[in-house]
Amino acid sequence: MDLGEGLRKAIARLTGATIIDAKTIREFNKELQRALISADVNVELVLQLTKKLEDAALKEKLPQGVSAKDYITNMLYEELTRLMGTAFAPVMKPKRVLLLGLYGSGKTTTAAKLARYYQERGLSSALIACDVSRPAAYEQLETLAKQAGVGFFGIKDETDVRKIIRGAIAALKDKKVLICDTSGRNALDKDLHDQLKAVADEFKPDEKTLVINADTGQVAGKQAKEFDSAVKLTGVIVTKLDGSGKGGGALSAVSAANVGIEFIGTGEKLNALELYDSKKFVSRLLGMPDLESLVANVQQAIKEANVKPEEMEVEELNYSTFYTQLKALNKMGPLKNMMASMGVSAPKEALEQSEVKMKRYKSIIDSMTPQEREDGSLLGNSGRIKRIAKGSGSTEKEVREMIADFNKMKKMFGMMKNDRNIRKQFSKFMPK
Ligand SMILES: Nc1nc2c(ncn2[C@@H]2O[C@H](COP(=O)(O)OP(=O)(O)O)[C@@H](O)[C@H]2O)c(=O)[nH]1
Ligand SMILES: [Mg+2]
Repeated sequence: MDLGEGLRKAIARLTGATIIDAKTIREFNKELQRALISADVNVELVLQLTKKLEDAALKEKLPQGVSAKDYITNMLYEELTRLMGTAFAPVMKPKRVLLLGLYGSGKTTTAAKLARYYQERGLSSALIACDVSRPAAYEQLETLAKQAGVGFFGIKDETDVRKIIRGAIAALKDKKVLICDTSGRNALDKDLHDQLKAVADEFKPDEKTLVINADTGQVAGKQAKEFDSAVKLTGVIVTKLDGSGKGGGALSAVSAANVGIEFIGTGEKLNALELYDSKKFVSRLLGMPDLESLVANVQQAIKEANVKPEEMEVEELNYSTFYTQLKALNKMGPLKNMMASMGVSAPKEALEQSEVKMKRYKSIIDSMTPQEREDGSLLGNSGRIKRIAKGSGSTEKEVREMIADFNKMKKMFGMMKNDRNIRKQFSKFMPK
């Protein structure tokens, strides 16, 4: 069972709990400890965390209208976020990056991912082949550089790393970001240590980034510390978080070692690289929707749909406001997720209208009288439906279909209007 699954299982235990008593929180904590420890998170940290949760949960009164589950989930989210470190923002300027790490940690793959990352954001990049130990390291990096569409420099069969670096710097003058791949070992020994020193001395990197495989779990922290004392790291990239149940252990250990996590690798493909953000990571583990990105997406969509906030907050849904609403809702793919996160199941019909249908609805509404637009109940009359169908060049069936959609949406609006909690959440989504 992976960490996320374990955490969600623990949280699920709280479903339906209306109060947090000692028994509830202890059972929850037991499940939580099991999940975190089996994900290799440091036992000491786990105990601290669960103690904190228990103290807070028993001391503080559950705020009105908040379920025990939401309350504890939120607290757990805050604590885990703290445990997992901060978010990272890369320097987007010309620079030299040196990648270090043990065998199989994912250095070479990550070098190509990084080069692609920077180049896609306007900084032309190139890879330098300085792994002089592993057979075929040169070819592997060259192939990856081609795949990523970035520059490449290496000297086949050359073992003098200084010579390679000098050649690279001369040959790659037009590239803004230079990323140097290096040799690995099973452990950081003297030989590797000396070689890395030589590379660093010649290359003069702005960033020295350690690549660690998430499978190493708790050992990740020790590795980070060792490399840090050898070469003074500027950051860490944790790879293989896609497959590892020990991701939580690796991340918390690296954070505890006080070496910032910059990116995470989430797959073998070159686009499987994500900026590290503990909030995002923890939200995902807990199965909470990524609210921040959701809010940003929805705000953007509302802006694009050109809907004024007051239009979104109509008191009463009628046919004058229906079309704007529908149009706005349609442009908001993410809205569906947002609704789901607020516990409203939005009618699919209201959110997934085709272009054709939207045009038809517009002409149907245009064919209504002002009174009909204000008071939808007038459309209960089949004579009116017939007239509107004729006026808008649609069939009566199509008019009725629209009325049905309208009614579904009205129901959804009623639900939102009557639920203060939902309304409060909804207001977060309005562009400022
Ligand atoms: N699933 C997964 N595989 C990865 C990731 N990063 C690297 N790998 C794989 O791990 C293996 C070793 O990677 P490599 O870059 O050669 O490691 P190096 O020895 O440190 O240079 C390769 O098969 C990669 O495809 C990752 O984030 N997720
Ligand atoms: Mg390699």
